[in-house]
Amino acid sequence: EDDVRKIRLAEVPKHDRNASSKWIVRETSVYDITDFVEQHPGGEVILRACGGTIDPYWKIFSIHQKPEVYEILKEFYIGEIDERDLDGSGHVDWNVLGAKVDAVDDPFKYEPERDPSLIFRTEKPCNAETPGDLLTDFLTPLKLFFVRNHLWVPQTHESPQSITIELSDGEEKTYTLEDLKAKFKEHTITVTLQCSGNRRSHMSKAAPGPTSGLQWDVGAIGTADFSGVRLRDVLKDAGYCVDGDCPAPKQCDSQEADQHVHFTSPADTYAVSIPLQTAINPQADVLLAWDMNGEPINRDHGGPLRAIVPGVTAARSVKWLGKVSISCDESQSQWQKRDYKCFGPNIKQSQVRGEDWDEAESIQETPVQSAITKIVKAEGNSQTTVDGFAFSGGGRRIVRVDVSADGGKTWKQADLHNDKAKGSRRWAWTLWTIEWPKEELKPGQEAEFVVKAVDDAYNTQPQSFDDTWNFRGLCANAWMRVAI
Ligand code: MTE
Ligand code: MO
Repeated sequence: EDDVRKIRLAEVPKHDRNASSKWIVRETSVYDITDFVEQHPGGEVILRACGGTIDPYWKIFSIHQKPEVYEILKEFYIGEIDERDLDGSGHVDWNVLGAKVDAVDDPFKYEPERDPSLIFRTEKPCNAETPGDLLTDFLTPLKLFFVRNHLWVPQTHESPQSITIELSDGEEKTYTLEDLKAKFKEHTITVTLQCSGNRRSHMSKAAPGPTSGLQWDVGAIGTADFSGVRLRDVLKDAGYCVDGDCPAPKQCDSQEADQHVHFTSPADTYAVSIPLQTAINPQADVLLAWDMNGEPINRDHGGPLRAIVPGVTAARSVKWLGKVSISCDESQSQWQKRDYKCFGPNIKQSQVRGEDWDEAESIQETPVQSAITKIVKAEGNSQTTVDGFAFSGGGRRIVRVDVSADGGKTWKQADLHNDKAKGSRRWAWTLWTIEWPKEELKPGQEAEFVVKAVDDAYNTQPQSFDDTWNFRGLCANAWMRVAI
């Protein structure tokens, strides 16, 4: 057909993962998959192939070799590689670019071992949550701590052993882990990390319908003591003026008045940003951390060095951290610009245009949340014991937890455990327990335990998911209900 667009091979590498339009080549056909990336069931691994051919990856991830997949790909077809870039047998001549395409190694070959009691939502990449009834310790045991990997886990030698700080004028300074330990005061803070998608499966049952993403239950959350140095101290040492007589801050001409701090993992290519104000606030306790519950952070959780941003959605706590940079703009990555943003309950994913994504606010501090994790039923005349957690973003404490056993008609207050958390503010969850006398548990339609929490700003949780629904299933925090 004459109207097929012919594309020179040299164009293809310009459309890699960092380009605003991302292409892949399958055999001799070219596809613009920019809008497909966040729908890709296997996650952003697909970015790795952008600007080149998908063929060697599909040899590794052979589940792609079926008609349904070819059918999806068709939607994104934009043209054919120009004949001048094909070899004698009609194959794309990748040698033209000096690229070796047959040497793709399975990036998931070197995954660490994991505890089989985790609930695996996907294997490659590993996304595994803690079963609710194992979430009853204030500090989550490391082997049970949820794992949320967008991509593969870097091998030890691929993970950065030092961190480079880049200031807004481009000035750079690099610190090894030993430098950080020797030069700065060590801090330990108790932090709850919660994935923005925690409880997404609950939101998926709401009236507007299923949401896209990993269908987590209550366990994409965990709490640990993290030790490391304050990012603030390191920025200051690297030349950023944080207190005293500072020159006027650099003026950004972007619409956002604030500057941003980018965290980049060169190892798995993940990158996001947080407001600079958070990074330099001594009360915000942002850490470059190397220890988790007193042990060196293991590979799954981002060792040797990860960012810890307390009170903020866990997506900002970048693992295998190699670079921190100050910029006028938010990170341009997929995970900052095209993910972790909520739209109204009326909006479907297909309605969202590029500029809508740009305008929507990135999730940073998270709303008040609570969940029931364990119910131990009464035997004889004894009590039914209900356990759970409650947590709010931004360092806000939990001041009350209300529990109902009749679907939310009548309420009682749970006992809040008084576990002490380290840090300038309350970055950790509050565990709670309530005993319910057996004779007060009425069978019937409304026999349902319900929980909602209140934080110290008197924020509370929405009653239902029907009107707080968003198509990505993020910040799912409506009252949690469990049938008795
Ligand atoms: N950092 C890197 N480099 N790669 C990732 O895939 N996932 C993020 C964040 N940091 C991620 C990352 C997300 S979405 C979450 S919820 C947390 O890490 C999960 O941290 P954990 O696996 O230690 O529980
Ligand atoms: Mo996450």
